[in-house]
Amino acid sequence: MHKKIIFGVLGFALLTVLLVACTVRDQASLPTGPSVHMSASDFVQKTITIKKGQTLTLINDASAPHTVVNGKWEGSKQVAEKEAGAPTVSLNFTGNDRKSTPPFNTAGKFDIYCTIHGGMNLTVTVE
Ligand SMILES: [Cu+2]
Repeated sequence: MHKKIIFGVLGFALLTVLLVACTVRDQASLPTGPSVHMSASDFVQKTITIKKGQTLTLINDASAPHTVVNGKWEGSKQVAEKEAGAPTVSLNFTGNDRKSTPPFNTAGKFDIYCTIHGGMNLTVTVE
């Protein structure tokens, strides 16, 4: 009789641990910070303001690839510059995927762009 109760308690404890583990994993897979969506050839918005220390998640809603790095398009010319205090951004998207930049730890304006699509610029303002 007592054994049954002990097994019951142990089983309940095990279930609780499994449930908690699953919950933690679900939370980790959700983007918690700011994000910007990308279409087949552009960012859906050209600017975003985030807080110091935050990362930026880029969400590729298209099947198209994107290569996002520091810098910007100036007309038809790529200017691969990294501002002082900018995190190094180098993200390759293959289609319908999402990736996050390293944290932006310095206040200011930072440009990132896609090397594949002309004019695909995003300005990140960190405050
Ligand atoms: Cu692109």
